[in-house]
Amino acid sequence: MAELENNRLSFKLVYYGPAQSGKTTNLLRLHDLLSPELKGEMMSMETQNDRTLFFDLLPLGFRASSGLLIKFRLFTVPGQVAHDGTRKAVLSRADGVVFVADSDRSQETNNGEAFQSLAENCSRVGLDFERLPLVVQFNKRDLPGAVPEAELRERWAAAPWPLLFATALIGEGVEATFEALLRSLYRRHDEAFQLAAVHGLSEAAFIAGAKGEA
Ligand SMILES: Nc1nc2c(ncn2[C@@H]2O[C@H](COP(=O)(O)OP(=O)(O)OP(=O)(O)O)[C@@H](O)[C@H]2O)c(=O)[nH]1
Ligand SMILES: [Mg+2]
Repeated sequence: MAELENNRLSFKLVYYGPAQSGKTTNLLRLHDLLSPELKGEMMSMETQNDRTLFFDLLPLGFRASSGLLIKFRLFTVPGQVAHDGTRKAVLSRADGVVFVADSDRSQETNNGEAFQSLAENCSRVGLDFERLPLVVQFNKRDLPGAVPEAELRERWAAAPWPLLFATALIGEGVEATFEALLRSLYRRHDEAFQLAAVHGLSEAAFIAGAKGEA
């Protein structure tokens, strides 16, 4: 959970989803596309044939004009079913989540099970799923078997979360997804941390700072 300490605020953001939906690819592209003041190297902790066994981590950050240092640690979980314990550990104390679904019609069951596991793991690690800043990304829009956007929008119409459509492989939709999460994150925390009132940080400035467009 984010805490303001010594004029520093740090947010943990987690890319969650079924195996091989493109979580690691999202982080790799963000690392290429974004240029905030602070950008660390992307770390991949243990992979096997390109599959995440533990997690990936991308550290980003910027300083608000008030001097407040805002840091983001972006994690991916391993999607393979066997690694549920690791997923739980990575999810613990998350401030926001991007759920990366695979748009291919053959992956609908996997998406559904992974989403269910997100809700369950949130409650296991003490996160309030109802209040968690969450955005849903349908990745791999380039696949010929991708479920059409209109169908997905209809199916998710009752859900409160922003829906994003991406082809992470070529970087499309990756920044827009991150931006949607930043927006939810800001709205959730502005009041508690007095981002606008004390730190003069508007929603637009928060997003621009995190992306490196300030
Ligand atoms: N066609 C297509 N392939 C993609 C896209 N995004 C990722 N991939 C490919 O899908 C495979 C899995 O991508 P990863 O980013 O490793 O997926 P992951 O979700 O991190 O997988 P795990 O770590 O096993 O959970 C790789 O071969 C990627 O190149 C996309 O938008 N379109
Ligand atoms: Mg991965």
